[in-house]
Amino acid sequence: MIQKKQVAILGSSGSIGTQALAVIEANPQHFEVAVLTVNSNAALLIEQARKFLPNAVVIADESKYATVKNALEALPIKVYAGSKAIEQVVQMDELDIVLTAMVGYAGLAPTIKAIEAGKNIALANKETLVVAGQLITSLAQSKGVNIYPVDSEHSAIFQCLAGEWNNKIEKIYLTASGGPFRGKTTDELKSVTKAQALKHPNWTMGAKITIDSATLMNKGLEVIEAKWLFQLQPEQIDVIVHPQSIIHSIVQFTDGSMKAQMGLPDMKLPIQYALAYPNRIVSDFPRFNFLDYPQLTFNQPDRKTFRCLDLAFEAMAVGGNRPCVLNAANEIAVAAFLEDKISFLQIPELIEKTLSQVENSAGTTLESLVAADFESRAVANSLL
Ligand code: MN3
Repeated sequence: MIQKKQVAILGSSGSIGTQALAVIEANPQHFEVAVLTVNSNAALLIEQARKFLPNAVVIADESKYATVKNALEALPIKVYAGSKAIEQVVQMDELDIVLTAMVGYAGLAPTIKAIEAGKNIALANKETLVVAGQLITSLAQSKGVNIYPVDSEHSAIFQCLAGEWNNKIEKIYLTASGGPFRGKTTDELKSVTKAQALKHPNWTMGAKITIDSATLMNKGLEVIEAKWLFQLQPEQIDVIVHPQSIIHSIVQFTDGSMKAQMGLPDMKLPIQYALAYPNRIVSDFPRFNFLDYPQLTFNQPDRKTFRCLDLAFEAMAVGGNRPCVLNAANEIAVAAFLEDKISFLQIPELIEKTLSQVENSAGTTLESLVAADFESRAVANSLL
């Protein structure tokens, strides 16, 4: 009899959250849902709570508390509201693992609280490591907490490292699909629309990450995420465009040998691996067929046209608050693009201007990062 893992899902109404619930539903002998949190989707939270019967649910939007509370009245489920409540429920005794699947900077505070309480993290919120990689990784180390990557590229690296013990990484290659605008020129990108940017060729994801994929900022954020997860130097991280999204990333060891992890693009696989680690559990996910993909191809990313990738590499190399400022400006820029306030090519412009107007500081305490995030959002908004 295996002990069932008690799982908290932060951001259960989103793309990763709903796919995680599908994984848990398919494996009731392995997992139990203990906590669900959403930002504002009360209807879906209620539906999920009735189905999975967690011990507690939180809705960040306090105006929806009564709706959720009334709907779940007859059930033995504790209902809370507000972002502070999310920071508290992640510390509940019964939890074994916390899946952080909320969008953007909002993931930082609850992730810190969960690590402080000694909970292992299944990390789907890459912004947390981009903003506060140093802080998060050293806190996790001091608390003996494991951070299991859910991002498909990082899950691939993590899987390639299984059994390698202390063998050193020479280099990693993060693969990128190139997004919907791969091959387009700057001139052609002038007039691309929100609808076009939201159509990712291979992966089904939320709006924010889909726009990040179109600008290549997603890959830039993943480069920084990889630096912290695997303790790498900037020159050990490279990006290669692989339009089929079958090879999810590659590790090159010091003897020159390379290991790659591959499979059909389906986020349920890395989610399940992170939740079940170190075990692999049986799944009925569609299997890869070589004959459907007679060619796997690779090219260099177009860094001149898609400037966000180099902005992220530079922010990582300089360090200090640069990645935090980059992330905040990007969140404002993506939101503005989704509201038709700026064009696609103005996204990197806004980020670059914000980086030049917010002073760098070496301080990476939580207080200084919170201040840098706040200032960067104000500066980015003033530039709109
Ligand atoms: Mn990814």
